[in-house]
Amino acid sequence: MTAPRLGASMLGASVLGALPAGVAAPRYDRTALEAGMAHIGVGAFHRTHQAEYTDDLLAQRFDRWGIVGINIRPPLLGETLGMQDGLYTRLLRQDDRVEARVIGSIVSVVDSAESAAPALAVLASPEIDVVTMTVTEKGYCHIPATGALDPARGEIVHDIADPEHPVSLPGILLRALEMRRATHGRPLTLVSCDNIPANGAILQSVVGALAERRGGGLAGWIAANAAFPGTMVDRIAPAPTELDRRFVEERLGYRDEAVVVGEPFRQWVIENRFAGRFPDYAAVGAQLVEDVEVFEHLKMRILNGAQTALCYQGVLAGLEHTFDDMADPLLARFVRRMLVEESVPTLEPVPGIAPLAYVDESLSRLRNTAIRHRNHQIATDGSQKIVQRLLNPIRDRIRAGASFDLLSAAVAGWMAYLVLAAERFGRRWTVDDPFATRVAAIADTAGADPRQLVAGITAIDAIFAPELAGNPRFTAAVAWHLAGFIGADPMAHLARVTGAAGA
Ligand code: CS2
Repeated sequence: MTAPRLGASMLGASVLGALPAGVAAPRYDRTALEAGMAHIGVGAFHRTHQAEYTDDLLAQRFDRWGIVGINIRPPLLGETLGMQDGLYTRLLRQDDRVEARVIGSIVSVVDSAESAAPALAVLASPEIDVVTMTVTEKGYCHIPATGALDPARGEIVHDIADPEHPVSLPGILLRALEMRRATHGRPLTLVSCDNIPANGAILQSVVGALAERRGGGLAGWIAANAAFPGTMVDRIAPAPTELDRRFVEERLGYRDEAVVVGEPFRQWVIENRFAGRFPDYAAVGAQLVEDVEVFEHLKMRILNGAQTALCYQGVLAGLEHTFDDMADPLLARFVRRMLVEESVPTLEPVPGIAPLAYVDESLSRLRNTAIRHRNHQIATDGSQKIVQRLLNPIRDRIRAGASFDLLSAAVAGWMAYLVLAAERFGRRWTVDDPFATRVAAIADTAGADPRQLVAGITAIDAIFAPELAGNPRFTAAVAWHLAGFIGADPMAHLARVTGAAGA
């Protein structure tokens, strides 16, 4: 955190009445707002997405839907949001346009990284009817390739041994449900808002697997009293930077250590499956549907697939942000072709959305020069992202007997990013991925032999399903692209690929 600057006052309840012209304030009486839901993982995404939808809802039909923000991992909230009474500025930016609004829906914050006790006190309380979460892909402690709970994960091993002092997300949720059952018995809706495939089903399965081990009828109680709706969430909101904090201080005249920046576009599709009370988000633009999976595939395979393909190739091209990647004609052409020729044909029909129009809208969002989304940020935890963004579409293409060369090039981009960070390739950047060490070890023994590298990496069965690892067309295509990307001129390879594939 930066040192507080002297001069300007800090955002908080006492300055709400004196916000500068052009900064919108909450349009409801915040002092009357009570907590009705909790959110775990109060990062930039939550603050630009669900907290804004909730702010809209409170302005339209005020109800007991204040959010208690909980962080179970750093960064903690007490010294930022806590000092500001839960208030923060949400900037929406499109190129040189900016719109500022102070969001008021977070009523209190709880830091619970040292111990789960503060989080459990909130989650088990009878006032809380809903818990939502954005804890990143790896927070669910599942095996990406299968969706099942990973019993070998350190946090899960811990929580099985000591379920009353959990450290993992599934362990904390299970303990909260157990406490609710033992005290008041009120139902709970648990909503994953992360970009994992079938997020509601995965959440239900990791919590359910731990409940089965816990015994005592807890799994049955959860089945009858909890709901795990799936969701598709969307708004691009990169990690805020010092530049954003300075913008607020210099242009808006107050200090805000919790400012967030997002694009104008937002979307939220929620499966219509709740246990007890749930906020009427449909009144403020969310879609409630019976089948969320088709929306989820659309978003993860098109928007997120494009982001993931671009981030690795962008790094290889020496570029910094997504909009820089999109300004490069070669990268832009590659990604559009990948989406149109290979990803779109794997989609099921999505009510109300034409896939090609969605591709163009997504790519135009990625050109927004005010959204400074760093390639290295999107590259983080790629092993947890490529399954739903690239590998599942490839599996569908294989089953359909169709080409998957461009998607394979995107997978090779991910591999190149990890491989080039290994010792023998000169450690060009630091990789933040649960499988970074494993891939570095493979690279250190396989050397620069692309076939060996691909054989070693695709043998990681937590990421690659056997039907991919054992498919010679797939492994050969990835090896060819990987050779190009780790070679002397990765962009020449991309140019060959982009010029050669399809029409
Ligand atoms: C991004 C997402 O970092 C990433 O993995 O692809 O955070 C993306 O910006 C959001 O899913 C957009 O809704």
